[in-house]
Amino acid sequence: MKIIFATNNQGKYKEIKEIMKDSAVEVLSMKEAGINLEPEETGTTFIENATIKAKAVFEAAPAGSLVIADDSGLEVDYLDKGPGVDSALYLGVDTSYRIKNKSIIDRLEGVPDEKRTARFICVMVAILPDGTLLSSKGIMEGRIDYAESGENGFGYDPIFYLPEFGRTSAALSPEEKNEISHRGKALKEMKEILVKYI
Ligand code: ITT
Repeated sequence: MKIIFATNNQGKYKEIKEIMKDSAVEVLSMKEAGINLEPEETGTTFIENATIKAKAVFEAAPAGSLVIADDSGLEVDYLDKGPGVDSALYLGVDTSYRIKNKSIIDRLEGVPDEKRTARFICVMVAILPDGTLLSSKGIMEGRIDYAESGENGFGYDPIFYLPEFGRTSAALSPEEKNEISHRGKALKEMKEILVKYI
């Protein structure tokens, strides 16, 4: 069984590969599957965008493929739940995360711990070879830190503080992050759903 993971984000793909490493299922990136696409994410919700990506890749994939897409983002309560669905677009797709992360920290200047609550959300959509659509969701709660720290992860991980660990999600090992992350949870739920179908 092969799954094509519909993402162009290397950080996401690395995590998915790690989570699936002991499974009998082989996960292929779009590149490995010979698919070169950057679907336009015109939806206003995670589920809409995950569905757009999954469908675009499914249509380009060889018949019989199972495709999974992930749409995810960071919701900061103090920023009216932004950047949310627009997390990748925040300040421009090509802007470095040093700048994006600093901007979020600056916008929360003087805001106390209890108002710095935030969460990562991941919605996954799978399309089975017969066209059936399935979805799952995972959430990781935390808060925005006062400075960047940690070398692992990607994107907003260096500013996402997890009180129960006393460090950011970028300071977790890949195994620790996958165990508790929005993506780890969404994929675990997706695996449980998929076994009923395949
Ligand atoms: P694909 O659409 O090709 O999958 P993308 O990066 O555009 O890649 P999204 O539209 O789902 O993906 O945007 C997700 C953004 O949310 C991502 O670029 C990061 O900025 C942020 N994000 C999501 N999960 C994250 C995580 O585990 N750690 C840090 N940042 C994360």
